[in-house]
Amino acid sequence: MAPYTSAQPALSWCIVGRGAIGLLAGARLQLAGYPTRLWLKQPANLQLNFTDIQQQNKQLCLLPQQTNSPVQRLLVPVKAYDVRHAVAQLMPYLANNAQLVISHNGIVPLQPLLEQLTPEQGLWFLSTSQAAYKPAPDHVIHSGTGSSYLAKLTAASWEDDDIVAAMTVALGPLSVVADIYPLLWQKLAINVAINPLTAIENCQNGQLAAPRYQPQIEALVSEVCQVATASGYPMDISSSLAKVYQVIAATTNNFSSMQQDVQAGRQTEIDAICGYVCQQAAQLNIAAPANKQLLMRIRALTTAT
Ligand code: KPL
Repeated sequence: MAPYTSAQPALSWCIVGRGAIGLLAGARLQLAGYPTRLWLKQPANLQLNFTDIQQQNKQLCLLPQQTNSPVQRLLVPVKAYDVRHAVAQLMPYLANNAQLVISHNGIVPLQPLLEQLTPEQGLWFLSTSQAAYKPAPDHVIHSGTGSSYLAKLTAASWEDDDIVAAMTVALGPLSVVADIYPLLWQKLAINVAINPLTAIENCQNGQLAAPRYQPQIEALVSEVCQVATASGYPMDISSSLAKVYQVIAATTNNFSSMQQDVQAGRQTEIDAICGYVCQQAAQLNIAAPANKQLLMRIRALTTAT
């Protein structure tokens, strides 16, 4: 990770929450010279132990965001169902030209979020396959190399280069794309196949490579491809399945985010994953029984705990 070298001082970043991806981004930004602050429900310094991808340990201190200076750059790596609430809470503290980067699994309608912003504020979506987990609340481990895609959802502005540079440091390697939706659908196929099944089976991602899961994974991914294609984002079943199995192999020892949420009794992102597929399928008159079944099973599991 290259340190920040521009002649201009690096603008500070505020990161919402203390999830694994946010802390990974925060650690990498701070180590590269970007002043980095955390927006937490209970503001406090976080003495963070960061294990990088080379398994080197680094000690950092991430300070809480001060409310007396406007937030210029905001990374919102919170769950799909929490984004609107998190942004609404921060609205009074955002600079008039603040740039917000959201990042989550699944797809949720973005229009309500866009409507909260002023015309000069910018909204970006970052989709990442970087893997990180927290073995303890103050320890984040960068456990798998991935990459990220970034798209601007509002009009272009002169500040765009510095956002791209910072997000490259935080979660790169990074590619900038004009339309994030083809990538969101591809990621949805991966999450639909891995997250609910690992949560139900209470297993690591790698276990889904067993042949007994193949028919269900094929049915789930084939429904995503049909719905995406009918929505204007053509997706091919065999290459999508190949990607799913690549991710299963690359993250074989990982516990998916949904497995962890279910085990911890937390709300899951199922509504933005299988729920979104079912919702879109219903609008397009496409049957999506495999997604519907897992949507119901995960909802039942989380309401039962
Ligand atoms: O995105 C993930 C998640 O756990 O939410 C995958 C890609 C399945 C990695 O675990």
